[in-house]
Amino acid sequence: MNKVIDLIKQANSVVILSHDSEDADAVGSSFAMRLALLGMGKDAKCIFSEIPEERIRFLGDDYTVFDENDIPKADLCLCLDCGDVQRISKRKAIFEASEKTACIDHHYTNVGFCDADYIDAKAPATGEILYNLFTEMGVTITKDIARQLYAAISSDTGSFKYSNVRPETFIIASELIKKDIDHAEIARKLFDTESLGVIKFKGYLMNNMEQYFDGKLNIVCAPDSLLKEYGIEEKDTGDIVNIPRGVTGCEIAVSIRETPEKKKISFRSNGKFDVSGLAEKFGGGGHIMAAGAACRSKSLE
Ligand SMILES: [Mn+2]
Repeated sequence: MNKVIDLIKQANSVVILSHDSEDADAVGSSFAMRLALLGMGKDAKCIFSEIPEERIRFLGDDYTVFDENDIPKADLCLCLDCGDVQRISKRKAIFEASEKTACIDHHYTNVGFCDADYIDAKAPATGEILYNLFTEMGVTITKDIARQLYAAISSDTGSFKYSNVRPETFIIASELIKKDIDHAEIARKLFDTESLGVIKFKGYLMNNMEQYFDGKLNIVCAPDSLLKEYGIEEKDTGDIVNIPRGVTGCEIAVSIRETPEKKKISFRSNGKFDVSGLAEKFGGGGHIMAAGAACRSKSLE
């Protein structure tokens, strides 16, 4: 952690990047870091790959979307919540134009790709690492910073429901809530609000779910045509595997996103079976409980 702190202290200008298709951990961590750096009198900006999905836009708009004709030359490029340099894709030009690079992340696959890397694979969210980093650096956690970190942590823990939650997570969340943030609003916007199109789309998937092995294996399939029909975007389909997963008796849940080029398959286990091996059979991989594959086979069957 100290090497990353040194690089932050030495830099006057910092550009903050996170992984492509920024989620709430990426966005909240980026905004929190920007606020902390501004508080230290530094020049800091967030450059995103795209406008974040609607659900998380309430966190703010203090960012620019990447423009290949405008590559800043910062003292430090800080990569947050990014496990691999490939995950900043086109924005690698910014990374390469920067004097120094540093990474703060929690992806267990991250082997380090910067001048200094701080990776805590046990942390459920990059937001949780940032809380510890700010504490170590003596950064005052303002209400605005607390709100961003809380959103980041609650997002990557599925509203404190996933197995990645550890005792410290609740201690940190407790410290953040003491800053008088509206945590109920964050929870409602991140977890309980969806567009009508997405709700109807999910309704279709529920009605057309297929069950095998007495309901131990449940599958939903979403072809491109369905997205058009309900007027929704790819980023709205991220968590559809939770629909089959939530059915009583389900052991393995599968969602298939069918595009003209490939079939993107997500596998989830409810604990009894290892789905990483299943994903490998389709050319993918992942963890015991969550895995995925991109399959080029023409036939859905
Ligand atoms: Mn994350």
